[in-house]
Amino acid sequence: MKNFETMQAVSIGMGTNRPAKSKSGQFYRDVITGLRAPQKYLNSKYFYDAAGDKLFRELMACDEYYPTKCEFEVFSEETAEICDAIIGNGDAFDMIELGAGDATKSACLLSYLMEKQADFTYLPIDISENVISYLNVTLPVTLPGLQMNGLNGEYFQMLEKAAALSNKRKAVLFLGSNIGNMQADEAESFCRELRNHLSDGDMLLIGFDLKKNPATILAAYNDKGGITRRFNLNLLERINRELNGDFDVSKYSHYPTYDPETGACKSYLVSLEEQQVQIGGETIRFAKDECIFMEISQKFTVAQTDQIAATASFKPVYHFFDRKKWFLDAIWLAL
Ligand code: AVI
Repeated sequence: MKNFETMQAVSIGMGTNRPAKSKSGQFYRDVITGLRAPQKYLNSKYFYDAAGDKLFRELMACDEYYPTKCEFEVFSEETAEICDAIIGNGDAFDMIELGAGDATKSACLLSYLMEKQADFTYLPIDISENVISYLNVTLPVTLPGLQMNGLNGEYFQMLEKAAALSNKRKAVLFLGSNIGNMQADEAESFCRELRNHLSDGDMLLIGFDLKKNPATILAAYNDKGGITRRFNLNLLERINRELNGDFDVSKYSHYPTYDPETGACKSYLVSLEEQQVQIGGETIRFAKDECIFMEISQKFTVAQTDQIAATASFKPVYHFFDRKKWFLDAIWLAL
């Protein structure tokens, strides 16, 4: 964890969606669909506007939120083993990071690979143009000599573009337990689709937050400083800012839950009174105590992660853990 503060200082936020700001845009359609559903929900990919990115950085640094620190420990303690596994027999390869953000998660690996003079090109993929421009400017300075090509767009479209750019083998990184923000069926079909975009022998380095003491998990999503609460409420504020909504955020409370049987950690916002909200001309009604489902952060057993690999035609070949075994970075081989 030695470089964690440095990592925070250079961070600009994770790679995420920056949807259109109009009533006809995807963001508006998704919000209205979610809030009109019998069980109201919002898609957590919309958490990450500039304010959400900033709150997420605060979250990563707060005492209770352990996943980023654990994964950072995996990468700093197991750098050589992970990189040697990626380098394999030394063939040239493309290292593709899905949702690269500011590349702090992979920085350790990148500098080790360069030290080892591995023959690779780094292809960070991010939906945010801002993030890709930032990486194109900063990485050549922080890692001089790095061969890179930032790709701005949707994951699978950009994977196709990457495949068209070169026929080198691929090592894909999907870190931070971002997979946990998908429902189980979605996570499986995501891995399957990812596999379909790869060739036999390509690799995936994927991060999973593991099941652990339920109190530890719940505390990470219910920090005493209230950052997670603000992180959730920021999505209502974003709707106000971008979609002309009129949520009064003081009328919603943050309700995090964790079910140790299923490993599902879910966050809700609870309407504290009967109320109605206008969003770009649409009226949404809330009963007192009605909940909006905001996010799932699924926790896994190692056996479950192996199972996901198998269903998506990958073979798990390495498991890397932090000292407490709270987080797993697995290397899967495309079969
Ligand atoms: C980005 N993602 C893996 C985080 C998580 O732990 O699910 C987002 C987050 N939500 C609340 N705290 C952090």
